[in-house]
Amino acid sequence: MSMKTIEGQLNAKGLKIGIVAARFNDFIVDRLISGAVDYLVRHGGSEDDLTLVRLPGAFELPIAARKMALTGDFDGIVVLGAVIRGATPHFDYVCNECAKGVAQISMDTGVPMGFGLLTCDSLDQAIERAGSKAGNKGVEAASAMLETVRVLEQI
Ligand code: INI
Repeated sequence: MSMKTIEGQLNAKGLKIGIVAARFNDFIVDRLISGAVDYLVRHGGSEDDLTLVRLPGAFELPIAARKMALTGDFDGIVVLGAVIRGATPHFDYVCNECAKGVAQISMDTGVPMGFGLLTCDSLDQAIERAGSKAGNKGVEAASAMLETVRVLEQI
């Protein structure tokens, strides 16, 4: 086939990456952070090129991701948090605002963002997605961000 195809190599060498993570449900979020860092280092990145920013909860993640993106110092950002449904609609507001904010900031700044926000009905679901039987969303978010950075470099 003669079609030109652009794909990203999963190589983090030389990239400056921001990780923006919530402290709420930190025993889950810490596993997402470990997964993302481990993934990036195993794919050629250096811990010296990673910057971790911690914030109170998922609601606060977009504003920090925005400020990091606007510095121009980061090739990509991984957004990590865990929202677990409670008895009130609070869950929906927090998830929606975080997702909307991250999508908007990524579009406005052109900085790729990996969206690693767990939105779970139960603690068990969160544990499953933080490094046990349903994988690790931190790894997936880091991988998606990395692939997007490498694709955008070529377009
Ligand atoms: N923040 C989370 O990151 N996860 C949650 O599960 C959560 N719940 O359930 O309330 C949560 N709430 C806090 C929110 O993100 C803000 O920090 C808070 O509203 C202050 O602005």
